Amino acid sequence: MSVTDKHDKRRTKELTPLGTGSNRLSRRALLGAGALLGCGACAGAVWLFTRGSPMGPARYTYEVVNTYPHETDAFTQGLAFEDGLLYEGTGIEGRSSLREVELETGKVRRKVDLDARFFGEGITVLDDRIYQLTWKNEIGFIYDRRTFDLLSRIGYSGEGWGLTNDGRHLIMSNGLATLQFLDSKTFRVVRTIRVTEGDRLVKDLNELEYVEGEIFANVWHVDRIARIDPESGRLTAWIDMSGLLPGGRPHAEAVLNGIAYDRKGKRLFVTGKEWPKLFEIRIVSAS
Ligand SMILES: [Ca+2]
Repeated sequence: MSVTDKHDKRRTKELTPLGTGSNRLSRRALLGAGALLGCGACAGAVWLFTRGSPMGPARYTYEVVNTYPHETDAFTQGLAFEDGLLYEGTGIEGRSSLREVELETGKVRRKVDLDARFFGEGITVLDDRIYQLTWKNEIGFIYDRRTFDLLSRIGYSGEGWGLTNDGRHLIMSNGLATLQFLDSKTFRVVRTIRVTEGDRLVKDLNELEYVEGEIFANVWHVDRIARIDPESGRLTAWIDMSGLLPGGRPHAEAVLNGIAYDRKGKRLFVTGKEWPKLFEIRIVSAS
């Protein structure tokens, strides 16, 4: 089944339009966030302002801080950053891989190719392990980050899309509006949250990143990043990412997908499937 077939089938069944008209950031939150803008080091502080608004999700956009090369053979399904290096999981049967990538050059330092029957999906780095999901194979891979050796395969139920962790549990998306928190050793589901914007479910949650106590999520085929409260599932903010890749998507499925956070340097990286570039961005108010 082609990638397009995969997503068309799923989309027909699951797509829920995401309205924008009724959601406005409160004046107080806007003023507070605005006072912090223009200071890159304050980005973490700006994020705090999305958490408490009773008026609906806050609105943000971005500034590009740095641009780096990105391999265009990478159908990006997972992205993470650890100890100065990017880790990337790529998809499509016969092209799926786990990669260790140099940020500045985009050069692939190490790579594990998945067997052709696997469609690689999200990845995350937790302690000295790298975890990788597969789309419908219902098998997760655990690698030794130091050696890139495959340590084990673990089964799970349902589709695997995005993956991140909060330092304790793996957090997994499956294309629906549900995020599952998993035991990292057994992949047992510890708890789940349903991601909502007001009274609507936010479906098609894709690549994930845990950032300073929030979950950032790509939404499939949408040029926005959702910011989600990990406790309640409430969507606290949207980051409008439109216009990020000069010239737009190389093709219809080359969508924004891939968020990685450098916890030490407090840098945020984003890219897309088969994009020629990867970006360090700063989040700024959309007002
Ligand atoms: Ca990520």
